[in-house]
Amino acid sequence: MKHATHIALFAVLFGLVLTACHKPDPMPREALIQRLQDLQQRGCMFGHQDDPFYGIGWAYEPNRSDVLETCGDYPAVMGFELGGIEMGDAKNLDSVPFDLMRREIIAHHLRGGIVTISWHPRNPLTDTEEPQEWPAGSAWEATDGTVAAILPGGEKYELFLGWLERVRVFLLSLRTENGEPVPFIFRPWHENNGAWFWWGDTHCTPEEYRALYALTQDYLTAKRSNSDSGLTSNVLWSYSPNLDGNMPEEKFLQWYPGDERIDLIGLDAYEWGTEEDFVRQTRADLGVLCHFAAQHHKLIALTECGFANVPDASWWDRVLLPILCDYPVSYALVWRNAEHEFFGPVPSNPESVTHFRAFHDAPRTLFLKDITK
Ligand code: BMA
Repeated sequence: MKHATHIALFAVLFGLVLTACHKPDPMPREALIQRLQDLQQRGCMFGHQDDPFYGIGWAYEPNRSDVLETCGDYPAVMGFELGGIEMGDAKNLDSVPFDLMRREIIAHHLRGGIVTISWHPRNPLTDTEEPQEWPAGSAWEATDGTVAAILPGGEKYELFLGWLERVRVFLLSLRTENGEPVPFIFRPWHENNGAWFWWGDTHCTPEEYRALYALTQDYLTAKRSNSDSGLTSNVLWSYSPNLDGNMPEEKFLQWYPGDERIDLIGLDAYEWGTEEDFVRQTRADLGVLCHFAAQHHKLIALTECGFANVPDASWWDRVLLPILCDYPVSYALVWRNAEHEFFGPVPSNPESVTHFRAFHDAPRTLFLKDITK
């Protein structure tokens, strides 16, 4: 009897130890936030939009990447774009097939990289579903009243829910072979302090904008059944206004969707004018946003940045790098290497290679190998 009691006691204790050792993994969302916070202590990740799809002089060749061919490593962060998914199109607005995009998103996740997703949807008020001449019907047809029209009670509300449903179905399909959801950063309704998109701040009120963000988030994260974890467990939400140069915190707060909705604060900062303006404005805005992010316990990133066609290759190590060294940015993502306009390095251009390698070799910048070792 005594012996049996000992065995039972031992079994209970053993069970307790096993349970303690087998804590379930944190959900991918929490794990990604923690990983981004840890990596931010080590450096600033480099990101590139559409990196595995095309580059300077090539398109849709497996395993190619201009960044890889320039510096011997993949970007730590890859950006992908959903524009067109809302129409049920097979390819996005930049010609990338969604099936291929899904494969590359999963591949980048499996190689240890970070994924971020943007969306330039068409204009739900002016789109005709027939071919239209740009910018008609596009994200860039910046009409007043479009946001109001897709909110509850608006004439395009039902249509817009259909668009969100297509986005939801695609995002839900981002799973590994084992069925594990790929964690990613989603940044809808970006650059809203500019006038060029229909969701820009000259085309809607702050209340309408915040309602649009909330509608999008609530729709995408709603559970449809008990067995459906929806998109609650793997999506990080970013709010990324455009470079302003004079972004008072009060103005930022007017449009900010709220601490409970946002994980990462981004800034989209391009050098379209002089270098001096770019540096001054980027530093000014990062100063304000980093302060806000620290107080609100949010991550911060340059969610888009770049200098179109990088006319002076020393921009990488002389202009961008010092900015990244001075602010706690999680990552800086440059836009795509498109045929008509590129923002990343050019492997066939010796100047670009020299300066981009210096940028890559700097202790502050992190590429894929740096974040996976
Ligand atoms: C813009 C440009 C467009 C592109 C869009 C979405 O900045 O690169 O050519 O269609 O982003 O990727």
